[in-house]
Amino acid sequence: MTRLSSTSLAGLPASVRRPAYDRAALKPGIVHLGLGAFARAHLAEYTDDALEHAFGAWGIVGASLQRPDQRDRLKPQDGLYTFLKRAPEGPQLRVIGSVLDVLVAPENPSALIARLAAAETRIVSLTVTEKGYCHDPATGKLKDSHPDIIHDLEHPTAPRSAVGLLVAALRLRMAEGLGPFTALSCDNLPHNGKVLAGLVRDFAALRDDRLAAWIEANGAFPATMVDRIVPATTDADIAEVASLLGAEDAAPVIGEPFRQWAIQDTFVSGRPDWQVAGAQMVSEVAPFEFMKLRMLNGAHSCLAYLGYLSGHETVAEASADPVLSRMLEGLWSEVIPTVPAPEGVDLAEYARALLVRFRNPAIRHRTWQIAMDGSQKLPQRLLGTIRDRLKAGASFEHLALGVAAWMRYATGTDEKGAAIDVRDPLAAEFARIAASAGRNAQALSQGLIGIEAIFGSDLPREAAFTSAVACHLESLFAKGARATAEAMPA
Ligand code: CS2
Repeated sequence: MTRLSSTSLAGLPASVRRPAYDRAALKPGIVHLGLGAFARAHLAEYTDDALEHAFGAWGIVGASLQRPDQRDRLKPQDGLYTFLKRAPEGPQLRVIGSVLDVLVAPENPSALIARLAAAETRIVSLTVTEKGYCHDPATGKLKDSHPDIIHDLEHPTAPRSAVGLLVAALRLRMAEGLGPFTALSCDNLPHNGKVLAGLVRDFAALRDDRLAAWIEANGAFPATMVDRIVPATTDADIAEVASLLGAEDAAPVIGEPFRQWAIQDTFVSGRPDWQVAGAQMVSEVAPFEFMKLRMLNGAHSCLAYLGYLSGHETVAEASADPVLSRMLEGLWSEVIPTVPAPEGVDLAEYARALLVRFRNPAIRHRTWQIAMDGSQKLPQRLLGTIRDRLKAGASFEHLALGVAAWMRYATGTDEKGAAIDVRDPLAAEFARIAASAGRNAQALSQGLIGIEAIFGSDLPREAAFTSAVACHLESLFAKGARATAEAMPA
């Protein structure tokens, strides 16, 4: 079978949409750090649309901060890959052309820094996941004890972290009399623009106060809210794409039809016309962020832990389980009053649409995948909401059950006694706490709530919170996840 590439593009079936612009003339303008499946199914597709409507120098050079796999798959394909949109009524294929090249940071950090510092680089976008920011998730501040940050301060010209790379490149740009690029965080963090700006400033200040001041005065870090459900690509997906495409594609991405992007319009040297593809350029991203992080991602995490423990492999299965879907209704009724609705949005309607998206039978999004990195996700998905409910004197039982389900999951043993592959930067700490607490819900919840990077210094002192979590955890140990969710009052 031929491999997808610039030369095989013309021979693909007519039903496959492909770049409708002159790709050979496309020049890079964006460097994307963390070129995983999500960015290729979101930013790169929006950019492909924008290029089709108004061609400009907005090609994307992707960078992998860890492994070479993505580059090794995409290079032989000239950066081309298929986006397989999975709608309940059937799949649709599109070849995306906006990615021009992929660099691998650990192989050659200088080449990446040079690309970031090049005059034609006007935007540096990021999807490096929550833990890629090397920050303290409870406070959003730079974690200066993080091994990558320590490394990057010692080796400023060969950084490993996203923040270290941005600062190394901004330093060169300042020295060369160039302006900064716009740094565009596309990760699921609250106030992602502000958080990234703070991390870059604080890291720069550890090296050079003048650089920190220059970035502060000239840089731009717009906030964004990104949304599209993009499960990890499986071997079965790759085989299906090959048979539909009639060509081999080693790097397809899978996604739902829905996509949303709200962007604060503060770019220092231009941007593609993403709004032609439906991106919302807004002055205030926060309402979109709150809505999405608390309602979509909060529900996702609860479904992931309760669903996994109840034996559901995917979100579609978990959300179709009447017990868990009732739990979601209860959760959203606690969350909605804490969310300032973006203009023109009905939050109850948004919740109903989420349930339909979660239940999309064509998407196999594993509960295990979403359960990953709970320590980095809980603060913005559940804990901020709990703080707001506590302040308002309002109930938060469903939110507390979500936290307890994460704790039960973090013990590393499922309800049948089988091991759970817990992936989290703090996994070793969970294991230590779980080993000493055993199945004692009080001790386990107290130990985990004591992790300040997750729960801050305030939540451990909130008796209503600690006792609700301990009580749910006790029930999770005694009755299991499904029965505990079933026993929740409406
Ligand atoms: C998910 C998100 O993996 C996760 O934690 O909750 O990746 C989610 O699918 C996206 O944010 C949807 O936009």
